[in-house]
Amino acid sequence: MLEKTGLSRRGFLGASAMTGAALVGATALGSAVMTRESWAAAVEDAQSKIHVGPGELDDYYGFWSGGHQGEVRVMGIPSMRELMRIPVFNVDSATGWGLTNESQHILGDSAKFQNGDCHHPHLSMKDGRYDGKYLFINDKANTRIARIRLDVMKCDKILTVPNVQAVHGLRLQKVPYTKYVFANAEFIIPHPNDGSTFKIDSPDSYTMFNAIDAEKMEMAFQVIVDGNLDNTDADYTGKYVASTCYNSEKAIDLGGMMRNERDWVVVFNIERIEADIKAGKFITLGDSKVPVVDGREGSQLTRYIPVPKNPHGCNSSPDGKYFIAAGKLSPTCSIIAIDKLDDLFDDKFKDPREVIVGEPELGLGPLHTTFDGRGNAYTTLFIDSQVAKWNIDEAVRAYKGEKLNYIKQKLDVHYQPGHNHASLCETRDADGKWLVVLSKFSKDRFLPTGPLHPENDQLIDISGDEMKLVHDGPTFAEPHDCTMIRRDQVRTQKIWSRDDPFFAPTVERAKKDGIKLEADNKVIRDGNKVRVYMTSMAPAYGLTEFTVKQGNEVTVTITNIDQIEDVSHGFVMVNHGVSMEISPQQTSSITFIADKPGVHWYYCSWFCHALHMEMVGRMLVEPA
Ligand code: K7E
Ligand code: CUA
Ligand code: CA
Repeated sequence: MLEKTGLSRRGFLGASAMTGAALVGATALGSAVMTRESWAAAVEDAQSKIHVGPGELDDYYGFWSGGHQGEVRVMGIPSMRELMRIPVFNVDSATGWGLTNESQHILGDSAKFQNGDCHHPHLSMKDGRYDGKYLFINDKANTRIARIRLDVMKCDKILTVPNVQAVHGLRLQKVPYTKYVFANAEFIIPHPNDGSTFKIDSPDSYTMFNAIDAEKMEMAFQVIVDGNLDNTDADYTGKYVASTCYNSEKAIDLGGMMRNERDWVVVFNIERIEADIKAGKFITLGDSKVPVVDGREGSQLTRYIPVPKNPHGCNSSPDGKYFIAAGKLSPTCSIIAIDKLDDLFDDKFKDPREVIVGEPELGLGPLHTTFDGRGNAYTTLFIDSQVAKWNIDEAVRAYKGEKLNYIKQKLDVHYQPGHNHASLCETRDADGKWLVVLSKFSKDRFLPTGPLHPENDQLIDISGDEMKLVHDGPTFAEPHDCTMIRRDQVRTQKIWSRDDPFFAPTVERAKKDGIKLEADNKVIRDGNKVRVYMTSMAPAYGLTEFTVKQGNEVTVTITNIDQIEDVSHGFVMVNHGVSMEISPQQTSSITFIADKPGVHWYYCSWFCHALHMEMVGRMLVEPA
């Protein structure tokens, strides 16, 4: 945009009285030549739209994937302020996630992994609307799915999906409620994958579509597919889920994966799958008890719809009418009519492509599509570095032969966008206010930070006829995707409730030791194991010292008996790799080996009081 105006960005900013370099992308679109004055007006307009004043609250929560950093980030929209980070697949020094017994209990078998790669955060629903209960997110790196409770904004369940490698696409059942989390395993592997063969092009090599019981966070079923699986979305009837496949070739290299002009969208018939499982028509694999059904070509459980070429994003429109698959290596999107899927499954069509009712040509590298609830779709164009706004109904009519221009606008974004997401776009409440575009490259839009650049999350106002870029926001690796929910749709707790399941296993342990967590400050010796129980209340721990023997396995359990909102304490044992958060009314515990004799100080790490520095104690370790 700036290039077109003939003004350099820095020249413009330098010459103007405006501050706030974050607004450098601000643009009033449409005018080919802008004066310095009209630029200033556009920037002012943009700034007024996103300005959330000191003490004021945002309208939406945004939940951002932390990509291969492994966490979830909570943002305020439209300010784009980062509100909180929720550690999930990473280890977090501030809260002790991955270090505490409570988090290790939730991580289960996978606590041994200290990395993750999350892509797709999605919020639980009832009848196609957010119910404010949970956020689910995938871990591609270690094939996991996590659930976050929105009331406390902590991860409460993690499940490793068996028999597959790399969960990528993840979406939730929208209707009648989020009974299932649907998860695509991306990579094709031999079954059994025990080294007896390394070939992945045989019928014994495949990947699977996975359904997880959202409430129990247990596997519900797996479906064997042809090719591989990329992204997915569910419809608004509760019956169908669609997934893109880019490796229909079952190839092992780039050239091979691009051989076919068309790959496909595979549609899963959830009713039929459930019926087969109920009737006992399934197999199991290896040690796993998960019901597995065969959904390969010829199965009554799936249908394969050929689409061009290495398709990527898969999004259902909020009017419930369409699945839209983005072409990636084709400049098109394929529009699949959901109301034709019953007939497709009843074999009423000669050619499965009869369910395709539109194939708009949008530009180079279409990746993901989102919606404003007013009949328009917004598709990211990775190679063109643009977002294309197009009218779905007009694209469908054009496919039938009508002459019309379904493309409403193309807006430059900076640069190479992956996902985009409009406010409430995956629900019936799509409100067409804000569009977030997650751009992979920021190039020169921020102060340089060495070879590794931040990404650029841009906020676009889509409330009017034209998209207007209003904010650049640098982010760390790599928010593939995000989701937004109105602030009134989320109810958070201000302090923990003492009977919260988050620390229930620790409460159980204390009960066995005869400890009253809210009052007792005691050391329990159990052979080589020492359990130290104490309270914390600003600015003091219940114990200012405790004694153990060198080599003891020490578990420190602390209960924060402060009742006051925002008074979180911490516990750090110096030189022992021990750190944790204890928020008001929370119990946290951590286990470590006291391997060095001598005096070892512990201190409070979350600023809680004027005498926070003095909130300390000592572990005295007697030589063995
Ligand atoms: Cu396109 Cu993993 Cu959703 Cu990245 S995926 S962009
Ligand atoms: Cu307690 Cu700082
Ligand atoms: Ca392909």
